[in-house]
Amino acid sequence: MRVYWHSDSLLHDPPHEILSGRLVTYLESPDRVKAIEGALEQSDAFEVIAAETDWPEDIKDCILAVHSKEYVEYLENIYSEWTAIGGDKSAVFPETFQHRSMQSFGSRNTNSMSPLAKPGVYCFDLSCPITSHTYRAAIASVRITLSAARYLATARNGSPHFGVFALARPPGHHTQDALCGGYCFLNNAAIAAKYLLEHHGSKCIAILDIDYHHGNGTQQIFYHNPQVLYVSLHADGDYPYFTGSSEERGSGPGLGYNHNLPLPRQRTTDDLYCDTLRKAADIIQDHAEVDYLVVSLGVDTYSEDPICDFLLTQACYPRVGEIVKSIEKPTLFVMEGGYHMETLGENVRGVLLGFEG
Ligand code: SP5
Ligand code: ZN
Repeated sequence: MRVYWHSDSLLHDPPHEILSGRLVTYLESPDRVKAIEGALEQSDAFEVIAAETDWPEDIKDCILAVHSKEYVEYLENIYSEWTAIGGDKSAVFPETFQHRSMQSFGSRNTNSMSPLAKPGVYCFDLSCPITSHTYRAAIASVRITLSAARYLATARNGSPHFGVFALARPPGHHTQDALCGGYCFLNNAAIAAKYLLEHHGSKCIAILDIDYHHGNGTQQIFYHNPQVLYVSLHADGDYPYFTGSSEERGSGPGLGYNHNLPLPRQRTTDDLYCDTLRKAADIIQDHAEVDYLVVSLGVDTYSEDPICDFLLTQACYPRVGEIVKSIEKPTLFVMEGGYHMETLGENVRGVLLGFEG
């Protein structure tokens, strides 16, 4: 299997985040990429390739098919605006949040706000510090994902068992059209889905999100869109807390194209997880019009993950890959979460080998 990566994705390296009220070392570290790459290189089954730095030329347009112009300009410029008025040089953090009950008074245009205020408009938590290199790394993450998507669309030889892995970082599935959070700045999976629809004649994409956390961003981006079927397995009631209920089914023409399968914290075992994943696979197979599968691949479902509460063992990951394979679609795996450094690489490799096997 081909694996795409890019060294620029390592440049995003904030010192800390705030988790449960504690200032802690940033969990979503560049070492994650090195750990995954290291594990994949131990197997002959993978060929690790650097994404081209200047492709696609119209990467901005690909991003703007998903995210608002104001938001992308915010990501690009906020670090220098913030440091220019005395914000801490390590990273941009929200100081306040524009709560929904304040929005009815929102006569003020976001562009004219203080750089101290803008993060409270474009960010929903304290896990998305923006450093001097964050924008560059987020762009690299998109490049990695689009390079893998292009390869999938052009080199697949019609095989339904064809897969490719985007070793993307920073991750993406928490990012909405104009809102970052949860270590995510640009929604790689969503941008790839739009790219396949708009540049490769796809009629319908399924996004299967198997990160432990609900992909609120991907759900929001496609909530009204019947061309993207979003199916997510995630922990019931955990972060991002406000989304992920099974009652969220899509809206307008998108009604019926959003499926949330929440699972219990502390009680989700390998068997319960795989049974639920088979239900997700059935939902996707019921939509014959789906021509590509994008998998938002998180392995923060592992029992020892430091911020998550499922009970999955390492033996579960090849089973997960096999079930994804049974969907029988050309498949783009996009890296999302997973924070137990000792097993991160092996667990990702397990999924990908299970798919190949
Ligand atoms: C891409 C991704 O996996 N982002 C996850 C961001 C999670 N950030 C906040 C996690 C809150 C953790 N609460 C700890 C409870 C410990 N049981
Ligand atoms: Zn996650």
